[in-house]
Amino acid sequence: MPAAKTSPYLADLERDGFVVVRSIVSKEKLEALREASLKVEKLARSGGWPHIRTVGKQFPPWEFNPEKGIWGVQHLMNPSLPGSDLYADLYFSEEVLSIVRELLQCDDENLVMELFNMLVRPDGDFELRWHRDDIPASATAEEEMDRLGRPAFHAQYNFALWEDESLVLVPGSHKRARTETERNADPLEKVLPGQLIVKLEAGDIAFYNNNILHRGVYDSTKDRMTLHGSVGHSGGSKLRATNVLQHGIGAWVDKIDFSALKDGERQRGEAMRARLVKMGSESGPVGYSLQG
Ligand SMILES: O=C(O)CCC(=O)C(=O)O
Repeated sequence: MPAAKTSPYLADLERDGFVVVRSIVSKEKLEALREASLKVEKLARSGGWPHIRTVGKQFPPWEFNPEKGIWGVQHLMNPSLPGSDLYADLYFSEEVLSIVRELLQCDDENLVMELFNMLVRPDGDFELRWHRDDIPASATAEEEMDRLGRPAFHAQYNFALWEDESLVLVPGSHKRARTETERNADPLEKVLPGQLIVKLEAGDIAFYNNNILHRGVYDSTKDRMTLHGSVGHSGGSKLRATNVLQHGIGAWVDKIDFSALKDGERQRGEAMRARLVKMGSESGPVGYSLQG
């Protein structure tokens, strides 16, 4: 059965471009994820994991320069990463996907595996410039509206393992072109009119339209460990191909460890992966959404 058409979460997402759902997993699950993530963070900071986001670089392709310090760890479900089975368990879980189905108004049969990464405290001061993930800053108002007028075809989220106040966005900007003030603002403008800091407690999840005007502002003195994921809808494969495949997940996607998943969730996960592989084989070579 498709998810019910009336969803308060969807109403919030459509109106504001984001929605926060509080405390979505059990204490035990949160604890297990925290424990695994502390180890992953340590490994990545020490240069022991090749897939990292390094300070100073905002968008893919990511470069392996651990000496610059990291602000993210890529490919949580890559089976070479210790704990990848736990991350796969969360990514394909009913706790997350029941909300995704509601937001995308679809069934399991439409869901496509996309990205799952972790955002962490940068080793030095770092902030992202204002951006929309899939529309360059050079876009005209017409180009912005052309892209924003189409369905999002994805659900992107930040799931906080500890308190997190790093994501800043302009509510409602997922539905309109930038105002003159936004267009002319400094890319690192401290405060844009109407901006909001998304405040998450441990276990909270924020879904947001990734084309909302947003940025990350990071405090290098404050620990952050937030799982940053996206789930696609099969209707959007052409639009999503670059967004997803630019992160280079094709090399390991066929080796994901589904062993921690319950029956039913495992079949769903395998089917979601198969839809991603199909999207990759049909899209041909992809470039990058943004530069920098
Ligand atoms: O740190 C965040 O939550 C925002 C990340 C972001 O905007 C991005 O990866 O493009």
